[in-house]
Amino acid sequence: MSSLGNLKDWSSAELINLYKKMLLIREFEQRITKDKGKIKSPLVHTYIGEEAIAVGTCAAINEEDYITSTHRGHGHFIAKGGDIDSLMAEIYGKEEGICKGRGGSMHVADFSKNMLGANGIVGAGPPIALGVALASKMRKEKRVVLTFFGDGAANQGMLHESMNLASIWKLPIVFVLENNMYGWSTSVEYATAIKDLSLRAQGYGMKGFTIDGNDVIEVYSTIKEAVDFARKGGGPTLIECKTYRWGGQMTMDADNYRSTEEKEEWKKKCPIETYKIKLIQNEIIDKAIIQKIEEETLTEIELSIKFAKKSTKPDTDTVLDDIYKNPLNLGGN
Ligand SMILES: Cc1ncc(C[n+]2csc(CCOP(=O)(O)OP(=O)(O)O)c2C)c(N)n1
Repeated sequence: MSSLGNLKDWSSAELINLYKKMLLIREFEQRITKDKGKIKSPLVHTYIGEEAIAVGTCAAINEEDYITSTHRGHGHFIAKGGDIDSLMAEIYGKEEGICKGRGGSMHVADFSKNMLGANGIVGAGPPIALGVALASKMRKEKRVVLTFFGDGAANQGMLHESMNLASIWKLPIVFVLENNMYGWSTSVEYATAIKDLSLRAQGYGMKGFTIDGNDVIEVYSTIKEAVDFARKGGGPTLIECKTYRWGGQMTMDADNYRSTEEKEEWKKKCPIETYKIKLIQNEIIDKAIIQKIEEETLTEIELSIKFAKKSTKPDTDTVLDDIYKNPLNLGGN
């Protein structure tokens, strides 16, 4: 797959928008993890370090296209255009949250944006994507589905069954493998016998590519080609995006299975910093623009915290509402 990663093909506004989105994801997460303790449900699966994947992929699809997410859902939610206030309220466990505070960051979904949900079950996104892509094909809608999953999920049966069926039925799916080098504390080398996981695509008769998941333009360009191919009826593609999770598996993880040197090496490849430098070198942004973007981003996040704090605490009588369908007569609907 050729790289269309030429900055000249983009408008300045589009390039700056990618930067803004990545920064928003990063600052959002930094703020919620700093607010740990004040938030009722502080469990957040960290996404910092991986922002270029969410932003580059979602920039390559249309509003009416779908995504399925992982347990690291907040980055995908923001990249797909989800509302920050309702995301923050969700993480604070409030009624005004996007899932009425019942889900937290691990279960955020926004069907109005075709963000079909984060998911606590590792590898559960791809079979959902398969069903949605089948519906899209049967209805001749030409909508494409991006399904995110990790290197750990890449060893799950559900993923392989989904890739097989998607290929046989030529479904409009792009399988986006976020290889952040670890499935919780298990390194990808320990768990997998091949170096590039995109090789797996061959076994299912589809194309597979391994790319730099920290380069937002490379992510965008590769995904765009796969999306165009899927939209034209060509079927699925597997794209492995190599990256690194800077933080622990989640906010409460001791994170003692990786060396400081390894973490520092990856931080040098920061997706936001390297992209910022590229934009400065190409005279797309300067110090003043950077400062303005940073200020606006922080203000947006502080406003969302204000919104979340003044939002309504759920009534315990309704706690099971929207969770179970007719739960053993325990209430709810
Ligand atoms: C089916 C299932 N098995 C195990 C777990 C526990 N678990 C939660 S996250 C995780 C690691 C998943 O790793 P990966 O798929 O690489 O995604 P990453 O966390 O690196 O984004 C595990 C094992 C789970 N939630 N679901």
